Amino acid sequence: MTYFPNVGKISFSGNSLKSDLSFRYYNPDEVIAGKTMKDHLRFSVAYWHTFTQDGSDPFGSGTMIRPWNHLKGMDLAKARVEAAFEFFEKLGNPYFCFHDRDIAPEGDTLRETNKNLDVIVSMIKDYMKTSHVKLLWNTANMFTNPRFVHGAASSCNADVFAYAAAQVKKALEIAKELGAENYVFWGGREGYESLLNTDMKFEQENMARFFHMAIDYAKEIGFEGQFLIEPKPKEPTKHQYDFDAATTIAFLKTYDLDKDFKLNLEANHATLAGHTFEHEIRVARIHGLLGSLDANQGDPLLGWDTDEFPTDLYATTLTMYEVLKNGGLGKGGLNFDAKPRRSSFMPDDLFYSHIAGMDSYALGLKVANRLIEDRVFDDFIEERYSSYKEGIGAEIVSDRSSYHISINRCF
Ligand code: XLS
Ligand code: NI
Ligand code: NI
Repeated sequence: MTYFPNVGKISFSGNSLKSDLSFRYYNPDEVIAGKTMKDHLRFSVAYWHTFTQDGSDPFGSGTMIRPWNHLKGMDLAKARVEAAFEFFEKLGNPYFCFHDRDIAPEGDTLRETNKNLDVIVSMIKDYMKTSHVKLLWNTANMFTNPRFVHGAASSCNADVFAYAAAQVKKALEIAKELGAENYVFWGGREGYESLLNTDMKFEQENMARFFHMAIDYAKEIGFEGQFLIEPKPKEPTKHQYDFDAATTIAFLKTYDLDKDFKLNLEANHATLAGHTFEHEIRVARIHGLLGSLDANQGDPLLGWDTDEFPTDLYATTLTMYEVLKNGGLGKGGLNFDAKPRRSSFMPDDLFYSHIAGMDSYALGLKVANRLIEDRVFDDFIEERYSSYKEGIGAEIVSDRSSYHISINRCF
């Protein structure tokens, strides 16, 4: 069975653009600043948007035409795995990401749910043996099921905390089994709707306990992937605790988690927090906590997480500028946490939209590299702070290892 019969292997055609189903800028083997584009960009396909979204929104039902739409339950889950690996082979993305609930349906009990996961995980593992695709990260969906109405680790209900912990335990075992490079926490419902019924300090302490439990269990089972937290200011909660990069870093440092966690930053979440993506990346980078990126874009005219494929070349350029300045993303990558619009409902639109995102980032990488090579900003910035190179300026910053300077030095 083939799920995308109209599409062959997507290759680089350059500016000659032989077909719309080819890359104009993403040439995986092209070397830029000593590294291939493939290794710079580390593209990842998001399982949820690509294989499970149906195009519904708060005002209308699903529109997506998919060859697996007639199936249900485990048959549907298996068909999606087959379709996913056909898609990955054709697109040539080196990575993918998923939530536990994307890949297998929940059963009536935790035991049954985990059995469903075992079946699908072993199927994915088999496919991975003969595929070039690796798991960038997985995560636990602790926001869809009604039990998470008050949050997961920050829930007022201890049973829910315990259930969420059991879910993460299983998700970490899956991460280990499939060789995930990272493990992500996105706390969609870890926040509050009203301060009047909320013990904020207690909820945040519980989140810290939860993260420490995860770190300890990862050590116990020998999972060596990087732990990541994905900040977002709101939606679905009114106020999410991991509001933005700065807030999340303060949380990590307060609770002694900054040695074990880095950040997974998302462009659309930056927009919702009133920041640019490059601002969020810069904040993480200067603290040595840049982990991975959810590459998408928001619409500045809409106040929600529209998860569009990234096509704004200024944004992709400035993102790649920060990534290059960081010396790369390490174990992280560029995960397309993005979906085609509701009106782009044909299966092939999944390819067109990924190609648009990959080309936009490939071009962004090339331009960013030129900006660095030509020292466009570096020279300018150096000049801007040149008063700290001599006289009183040099005196103020003379001991770079300490911030304690006597005010008498300024006389
Ligand atoms: C939602 C988030 C989510 C995370 C993974 O806004 O972006 O998709 O990336 O749970
Ligand atoms: Ni995301
Ligand atoms: Ni998001």
